[in-house]
Amino acid sequence: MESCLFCKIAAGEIPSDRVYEDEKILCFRDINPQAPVHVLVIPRAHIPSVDEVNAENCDIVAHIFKRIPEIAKTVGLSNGYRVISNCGPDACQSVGHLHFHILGGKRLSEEMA
Ligand code: DGP
Repeated sequence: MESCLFCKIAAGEIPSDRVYEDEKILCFRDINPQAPVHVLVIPRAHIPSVDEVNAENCDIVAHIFKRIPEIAKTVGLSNGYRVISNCGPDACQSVGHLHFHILGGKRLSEEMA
């Protein structure tokens, strides 16, 4: 999608600090980290949010989760981490391209909301 920020990052039109990439997905450091380690994993293909995951496109979600343990090791998360996907206004999703936050590098809050 032409106007999508994360599509532009995936295309290399906007620079990002990439920590992992393959033909289907990309992982880069969040510009506004909420923890000592905070990266985002996105599919290269545009899916607006978890709400638009369906039988046709869900393989990419499985692929992302297959790669998350390896990505976590790459960024030094040896003592656990949290994976979050904000979906829609009540979850404060601010970028309309499916993404999974991986947070860690310290003992995170027990609060989820
Ligand atoms: P969410 O609020 O769940 O939609 O998360 C969007 C995240 O994207 C937020 O933590 C900040 C991050 N972000 C926004 N713009 C950029 C950018 O241009 N570069 C990078 N690396 N991260 C960005």
